[in-house]
Amino acid sequence: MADFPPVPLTLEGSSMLHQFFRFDWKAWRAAPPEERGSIVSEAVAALKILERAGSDAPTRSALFSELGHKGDLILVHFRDSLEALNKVELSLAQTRLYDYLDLRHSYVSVVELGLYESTRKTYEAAAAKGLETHSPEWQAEVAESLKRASAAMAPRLFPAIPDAKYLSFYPMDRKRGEQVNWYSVPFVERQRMMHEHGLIGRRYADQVRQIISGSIGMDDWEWGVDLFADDPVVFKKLIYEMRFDEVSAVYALFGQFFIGVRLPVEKLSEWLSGKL
Ligand code: 76R
Repeated sequence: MADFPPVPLTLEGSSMLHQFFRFDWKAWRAAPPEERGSIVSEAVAALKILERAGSDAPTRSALFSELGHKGDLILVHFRDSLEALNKVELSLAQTRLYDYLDLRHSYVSVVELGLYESTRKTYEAAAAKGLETHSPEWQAEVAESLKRASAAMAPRLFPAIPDAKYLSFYPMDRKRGEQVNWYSVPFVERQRMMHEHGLIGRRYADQVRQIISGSIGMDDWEWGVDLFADDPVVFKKLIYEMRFDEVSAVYALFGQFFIGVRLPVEKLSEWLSGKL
C-alpha cells in the first residue's frame, strides 16, 4: 500500500442546499387577512413546482417545520447542479411570502459516497497490473472503475428526498488537530474504521435513511449529515451509539444540529395559522 494515494475515491451526485428560515410572525399577523390568503396560495404554488418536476417525479425539495430557537422552517433541495440550486433560491425570493422569511442559516454540499473498500481494490488491481500511480494508464484504470461504480450507485447518488416524518441535519469535520489528525492516518487504518462505522450504520438501515454530502470547498464544514426517520428517538440512539465508535469517538467534530418535522406543502396554510 506504500505509494497508494491517501485520498479515498468518492462518487458525487446531487447538489444539495439546506435553508433555515426564521418566520416573521409579527409582520405576518399585521398583514390584512385577504392578502395573507393570496400570499399563501402563491407560496404553495411556487413550492409545489419546486417539490417535484411532475406528478410522478421524485421529491427534490421538501419543507420541514423546525423545532427550537434556531429557526421555524427548513427547506431542503436536491438538484443536478449548483446553478439549478441558485435558481431555486432566486425563484423563492420572488414570492411575497419570502418577505416574511429571514434566511438565518444555509448549507451547500453535494451527495458523496465514500468508496473506502473499492478504492483499495482498485488501487491494488492497478498495482498488480504494474501501472505506475498517477500515470495516464493508472488514471484510466481508476476512471473506469469509478464509472462502473457510478452506474451501479446511481439511485443513491441522485436520491429522492425520503418521505420520513423527521429530519436531523448537522455538519461534521474530521479532526485535524495536534493530538489526532484523520488526514495523516494511513489509508488502511481509515478504511478499517470506516468499515466499522458502516457496520453500526447498517444495523439502523431499516429505521434511518442517511444521506452523506461532501462540502469541502463549498461550505464551512467537511460533510453534511442528513438523517431521515419516522421516529426521532432513533436519531439519538444511532448517533449515541456511533459516538462510541472509533471514527466518531476520536476523529469527529460536530456542528449545530437542526431538527424538523416534515411539513407537506399543502399544509402551509394550517401551519401559518397555528392549526397543525
Ligand atoms: O455509504 C455507505 O453506506 C457506505 C458506508 C458508509 C460511508 C462511506 C456509511 C454508512 N457512512 C459513510 C461515510 Mn456514515 N454516518 C455519519 C453519521 O454521528 C456520527 O458519529 C457521525 C454522523 C451518521 C449518523 C452516519 C450514519 N458517514 C460517512 C462520512 C464521510 C466520512 C469519510 O468519507 O471519511 C461521514 C462524515 C459519516 C457520518 N453511515 C452509514 C450512517 C449509516 C446509518 C450508515 C449505513 C447506511 C446503510 O448501510 O444503509
